[in-house]
Amino acid sequence: MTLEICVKAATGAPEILGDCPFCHRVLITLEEKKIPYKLHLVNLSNKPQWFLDISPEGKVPVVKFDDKWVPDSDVIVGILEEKFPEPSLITPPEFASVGSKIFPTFFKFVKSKDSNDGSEQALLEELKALNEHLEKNGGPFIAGEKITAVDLSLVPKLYHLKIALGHFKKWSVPESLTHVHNYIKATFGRESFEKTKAAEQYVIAGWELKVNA
Ligand SMILES: N[C@@H](CCC(=O)N[C@@H](CS)C(=O)NCC(=O)O)C(=O)O
Repeated sequence: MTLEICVKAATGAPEILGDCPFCHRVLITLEEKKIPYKLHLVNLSNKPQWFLDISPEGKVPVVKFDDKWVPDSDVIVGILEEKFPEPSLITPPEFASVGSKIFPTFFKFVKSKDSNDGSEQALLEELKALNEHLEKNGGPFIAGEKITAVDLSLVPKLYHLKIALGHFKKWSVPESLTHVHNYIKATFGRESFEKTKAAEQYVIAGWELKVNA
């Protein structure tokens, strides 16, 4: 059975896979579970009517399950786990929120126009907490030796963080956070990630609109 999924098309290039971290999360999950899928690229700057008909909120990703289009990556990943339990990507509950504040703090920092507003420090604290978690639990993944759903949610966001902060702030994750660097290597190097990531230029193009909003 081939699943249909609507994802973001690249900013300014509607025929190319775009830079939505929530879509990327679902695509990596499909790849890790080896579920065949068919992509529909959606130009979010000019949403076609067929898309608004199936996704009234106008958001991606949406996936068709049993003839019903379902939005929201949290919900979609939950259904995928139920319907395709092997390999299991279930995260033990004690690890489920590790790294969850990295994306909102990155968002504030990348948009910040005031270098003294504490947004860089707030992001650093979150990255340090991830580093400590990985050190304490041995890694390479958040729940230990196996990659799980919490990694598949976080890693696309770290990809955005790395590219957008490098480009707009000339900022990179401090070398001292060695466990975070090892985590990035272990996850960005996976075939499921490589195959489904947006090209860097489109990640930058996507953030350009938000940074200069
Ligand atoms: N909570 C949703 C968030 C999805 C979301 O915000 N997607 C963005 C793209 S990254 C979107 O579709 N935005 C609509 C728009 O830009 O008009 C999820 O996890 O799927």
